Amino acid sequence: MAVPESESLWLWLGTAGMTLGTLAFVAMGWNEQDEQKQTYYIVTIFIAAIAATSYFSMASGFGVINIPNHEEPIYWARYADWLFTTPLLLLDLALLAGASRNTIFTLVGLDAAMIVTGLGGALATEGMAYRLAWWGISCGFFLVLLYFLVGKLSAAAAEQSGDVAQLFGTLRNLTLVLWTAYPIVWLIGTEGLGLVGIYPETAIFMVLDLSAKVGFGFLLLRSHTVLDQVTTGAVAAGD
Ligand code: RET
Repeated sequence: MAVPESESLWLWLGTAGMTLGTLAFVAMGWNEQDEQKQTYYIVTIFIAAIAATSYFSMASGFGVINIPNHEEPIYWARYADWLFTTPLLLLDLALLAGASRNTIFTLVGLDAAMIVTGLGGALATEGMAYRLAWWGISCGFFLVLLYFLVGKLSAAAAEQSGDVAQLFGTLRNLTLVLWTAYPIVWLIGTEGLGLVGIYPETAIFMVLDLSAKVGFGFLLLRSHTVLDQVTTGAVAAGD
């Protein structure tokens, strides 16, 4: 599908930003010998690389479809991106906190449910009430996810050294603020009530995506000495 010139600018900028972020993370991790630290690089590189691909698909028109009974096109590729990258972002946070396997699986499950039901809302053609109902269901999963993020993960992080706990706190707060903006932008944007047009919406999502992925990645990966101090809990069974 042809993407209007104005939106495509933001989408190409997103493609460029995510690609540069991917390359920067690869360069930063090139000489990393420590296996535990390599994990953060692997996870964070994939986050940026998946997003770069998704942005390319949206900018080129492949990641966009028209659906019946809805005026604006739907960028389905966002959801394909988020389905993989948001669990990976949570994995980064969980590894840093030293969370248990059970906490990690719970977070990933809630997150996948949030994105898939959000996609339900984006693709629903049964009328606005149903689209908003999907949004509400997705927000339900999101709220439980936040409960685990603020409760369980913070409790696990408190067991870590002061530096690790502090870095976790910074990244968790960044995540809380940025992630909360997504359902709001969705609701007021073209998928929801249509108070904000597709042009500003595309720009806002691009800035949010770059901050939540590349900004997050830089804050995490530049903290070499802090990452050295993480003691893992993920291999220990149970809570
Ligand atoms: C949707 C729509 C329905 C309600 C909710 C949503 C939440 C989305 C979130 C997305 C986060 C994306 C990130 C991308 C990084 O690049 C699906 C918009 C709750 C939280 C962090």
